[in-house]
Amino acid sequence: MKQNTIDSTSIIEVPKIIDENRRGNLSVIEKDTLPFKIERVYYLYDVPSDAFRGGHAHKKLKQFLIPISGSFDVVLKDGINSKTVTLNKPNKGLLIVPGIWRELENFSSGAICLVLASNTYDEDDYIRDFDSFVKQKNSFY
Ligand code: T46
Repeated sequence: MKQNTIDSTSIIEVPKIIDENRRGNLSVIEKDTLPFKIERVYYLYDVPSDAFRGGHAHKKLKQFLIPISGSFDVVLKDGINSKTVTLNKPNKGLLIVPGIWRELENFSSGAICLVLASNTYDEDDYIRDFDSFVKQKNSFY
């Protein structure tokens, strides 16, 4: 059984195609870009700068967060350590594995967080209480 820590999360760079005729950039996520099959896509937008999203962990879900526009911070916790990752490049996303608490904050004006997820929505996969998260941490894998 694997015990994920904040070091199990990682930044994945999405290939960027820079147009030779100055038409801007194109980034593409294909089936081998991420270490999971994408089963769901959702996005967060119009988030006020003083608002918090997340505030939970997932038991089995893997997710890839991409700042399609603007920037925001992701605070990651594994029950022992924590770190903050700033996402501000549309071709650099954050892979969050199961068993990691996440909080999203400091959204810039117009920021959009695109999320690619390994499974469909399931409220039973969430741990929304931090104390329960720390207690249950040993059963995650
Ligand atoms: C995560 C962060 C980054 C659905 O009906 N379907 C969905 O696919 C999702 C994601 C949410 N919902 C419903 C459940 C709640 O009634 O939308 C409402 C807001 O969800 P939540 O409070 O979980 O939203 P966030 O932004 O705090 O968290 C979401 C994801 O739930 C979560 O997995 O990691 O974005």
